[in-house]
Order: sequence, then C-alpha cells, then structure tokens
Amino acid sequence: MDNAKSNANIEDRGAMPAKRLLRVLAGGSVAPPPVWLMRQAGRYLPEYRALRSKAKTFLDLCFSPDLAAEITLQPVRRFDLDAAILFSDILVVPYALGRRVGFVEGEGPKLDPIQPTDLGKLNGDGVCTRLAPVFETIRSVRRGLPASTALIGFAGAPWTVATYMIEGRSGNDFSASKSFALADAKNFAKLIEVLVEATSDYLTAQIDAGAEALQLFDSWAGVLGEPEFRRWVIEPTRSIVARVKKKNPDVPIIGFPRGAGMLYADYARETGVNALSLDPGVPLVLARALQARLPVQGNLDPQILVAGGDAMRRGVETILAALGEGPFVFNLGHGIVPETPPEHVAELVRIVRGAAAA
Ligand code: 1CP
Repeated sequence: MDNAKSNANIEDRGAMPAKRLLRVLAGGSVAPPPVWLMRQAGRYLPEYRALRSKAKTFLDLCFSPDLAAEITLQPVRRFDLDAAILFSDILVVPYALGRRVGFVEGEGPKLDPIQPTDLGKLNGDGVCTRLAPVFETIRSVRRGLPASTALIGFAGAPWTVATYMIEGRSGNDFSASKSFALADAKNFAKLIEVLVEATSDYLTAQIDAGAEALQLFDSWAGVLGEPEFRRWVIEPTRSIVARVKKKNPDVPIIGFPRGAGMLYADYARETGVNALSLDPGVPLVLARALQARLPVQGNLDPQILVAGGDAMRRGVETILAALGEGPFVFNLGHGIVPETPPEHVAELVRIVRGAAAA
C-alpha cells in the first residue's frame, strides 16, 4: 500500500512513531487499522468481575494501582488490542476537587449535587496529590504493556463532568445543568474554569507518568444547542488542549464530543484536538469529510457488537470500506455494554484485521 510505504519512509527518518495507534494519530495511515474499544475493560469480562470483588467500592478499585493496572491490561491480553486505556473514571476529578462521589451497583454514579455556594470550596490545588494512585497505575501499566501497544490516558470534558456534579447522577433531561448554565452563567463559568484547570493538570500528570495519547470524553455534548455547545464544549476543550500542549505538544489528544452532529466539524477546527472519536450517529459521508482534515476513530454501534454474527461483519465492513484508507482507528461509537459476549469482541478484532474464518 502506498500509504504504508510512505509511512515506512517517514519512519526511517525517525519522524513517525512506531506504535500503530500513535502513527495514525500523527496523521499516518496503517493497514489494517489499529483497533481498541471504549470501555474495553469492565463488567462484560469475567476476569474483571473477579477482580472487582476485591475492592470495597468502585473508587477504591480505581485508586488501587495493582488492581487498576491489571484490569487495564486484561482486555489487551485477551484480544491483543493496539491500545490500552487507563482503568479509571471521569468522576475521579470531582472527587479530587473535594466532592463526594459514589457508585451504586446497578444505578451508576451518585454525587452530592453542587450548589453555587459550594464553588468556593472546590480544592483545585490538591487534585494531582489526591489522584497520585492513578499515576502509579499508569507507570505500572507501561511496565506491563507489549512494546507495540500504546497507553491512552483520559479525562471527562468539563461540560460532561459538570452535569454529573450538578445533577448528582447520570443526567436525564439535564434540566438542572442547563438551568444553572442559563440562569447563573457567571457561576457556571466559574465551575467550568475550575474543571478546565484541574483537568489540564490531571492530563499533564498522566503524560508525565507515561500516557502516550489522551482522550477527552464529552459524552453529553450532544444535548446542547449550538451557542451553548460553542461556549461549554468547544471553548473549554480548546483551553484544555492549549494548556496540555504547552508542555507536551507531541502527545496526541482525541476528542469525543458525543452527539455533536454537524458541529463535529467546528469542534475539529476550533479545539486543536488531533483526532475525533465519532459516535454511531455520524453518517459515513460526514465521517469521510472530517477524515479529510484529521484522523477519525469509530464508530460501530455497541449494540451491533452485542448482536455479533452477520450484522457485526456487515457493520465492520461498511465502516472499513468508507474509512479504512485512513487515517483511521477502528473503535465503537460509544462504550462496550455489559451484555457484550467477549467472543464477539475477539471476532470483531479478527474481522478488522482481515483474518476472520469465512
Ligand atoms: O464495575 C462497575 O460496575 C462500574 C462500571 C464502570 C466502569 C467499568 C464505571 C462507572 N466506570 C468504569 C470505567 C470507565 N469509565 C473507563 C475505563 C476504561 C475503559 O474504557 O476500559 C472509562 C474510560 C470511563 C469513562 C466514563 N465514565 C464516561 C465517559 C465514557 C462514556 O461511557 O460515555 C462516563 C460518562 C463515565 C461515568 C460513569 N462511570 C460509571 C458509569 C456506569 C458511568 C456512566 C453512567 C451514565 O451513563 O451516565
């Protein structure tokens, strides 16, 4: 393949990273494309469930470097993926800022809903100290990873993290977050600014510990109208990218403004992210237009992975036909769901690599 050849030439000159994921994030094309899956560690894996019971709470699990590192490595070992993603959660940042954060089995995250009067109490200075176990996990994962596998660090983007802090749980109609943003924009901007700073510091420390690429999850970006999307998704993301890149200009950042629709293009142009993670609602024609400008990642519907079989094969082949020339990273359009049979994941990886039994 021409691309592969030209990449090899570039690599000879030392300009292209050796790891397949990092090559693509630097704008190169790799055939077959690198593959990893959002939420690749977690409840659908029996080996995860076995370790989960060793920690009392989910946050204890995230803050136990030995367990968290082992969980990070489990899917890489089982499926030989091109990347590991740090096992942690986006809600460790509100926790580190001093909020109470819990996870209730079968219900999800539970936080004390933040009030404007609580803003002064957020403790941004201690964030990296309180998150020190996460950096230990990263160092430990790097020691355990195969040489060809990249390690992705991550954080939630400010808007999405703010919704959990304000709603106190997974948002439904996001009315509390929207009315805070609309009725008290000054205080909402303060909250976003605290999150921008904490998140930038946290991501920078992840790089220092050994993260080789970063992903910013803005899972609820799609519930905002255009002006609010610009102000609370694009602007804070641009600010985080600028801060992180000031110290580490070469570490690629993948943005995931889930549900952004047409606004993916503006997000790509204005935030400075190196690559886009596309949700399943992004039509392939838009995905191709975006790919002309920067590497894209995605976007198989996680339910197709649950279904498996012909539906999955067709789904993967359709995406590869449209985007496979690259620069492209194969992934889901959102996280793996707990009902997913692990054998379907193994089959998916075989299909992407072109080695599936007929
Ligand atoms: O064991 C359990 O029951 C806990 C389930 C679980 C897991 C496995 C939670 C609670 N978080 C995680 C890990 C996690 N969360 C990772 C690990 C790395 C990997 O991908 O393998 C990552 C990247 C996240 C990120 C995350 N957490 C996001 C962004 C991605 C997304 O799915 O949109 C969000 C929104 C969260 C909040 C959260 N934490 C946990 C749950 C169940 C949720 C989502 C709740 C909701 O839908 O609102």
